[in-house]
Amino acid sequence: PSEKKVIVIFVLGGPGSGKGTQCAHVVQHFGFTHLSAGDLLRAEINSGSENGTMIQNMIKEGKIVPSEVTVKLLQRAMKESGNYKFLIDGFPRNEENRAAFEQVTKVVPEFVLFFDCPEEEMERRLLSRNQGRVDDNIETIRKRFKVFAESSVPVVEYYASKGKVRKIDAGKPIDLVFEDVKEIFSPFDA
Ligand code: UP5
Ligand code: MG
Repeated sequence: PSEKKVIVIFVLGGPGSGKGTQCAHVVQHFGFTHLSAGDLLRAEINSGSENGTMIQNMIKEGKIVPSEVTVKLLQRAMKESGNYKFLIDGFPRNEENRAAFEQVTKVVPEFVLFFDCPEEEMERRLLSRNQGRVDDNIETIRKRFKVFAESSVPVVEYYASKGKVRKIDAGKPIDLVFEDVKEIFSPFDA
């Protein structure tokens, strides 16, 4: 329904902190559309897009794909969904991403859901995921951790300074994490 105000929640957290897992639960309970920027980029690689090789190489190195590529994919997915409530998972990963999304879409997030998880736990989860991701090897995982600390944490801090971060202890079992997530989404009960 085009007259409804677009609601965007950014879901951030380190590699393996459980963003995708928890978003799947929020979708079931609260009627949001889940858009994982990483999933959209992987779909773009598989579609044989002209950017595919560049994206693949960046993901393998744990680097952040240029905003113009990612924002375009997100914007298209938002339009195609027909929904107005979005969980945007794994984006924005740096200041450039943040500014580009705001400028192109004119949307500011309701809040940022931040999954806080110890690195040792994230590493354990990623190494046992076994879904064939080109970035789930110890060398790339270390690079992803470094990029997260250097580029993505400052984005979380930016939103924290605006009072927009809802921080979750993501080191617990999945169902316990979701109990905390559920509480944060209770205003959206629909
Ligand atoms: N698991 C989940 N929760 C658990 C729990 N509470 N207890 C125990 N196990 C738990 O979970 C990871 C694994 O842990 C799963 O096996 C799960 O069952 C288990 P998941 O929910 O998949 O975690 P998530 O945080 O989504 O981890 P993911 O690996 O997807 O995070 P990343 O942020 O690293 O990956 P993403 O796909 O977002 O990005 C990949 C790459 O794409 C980036 O490194 C970058 O190169 C590129 N990218 C961009 O350039 N720009 C973007 O905007 C986005 C991505
Ligand atoms: Mg994910």
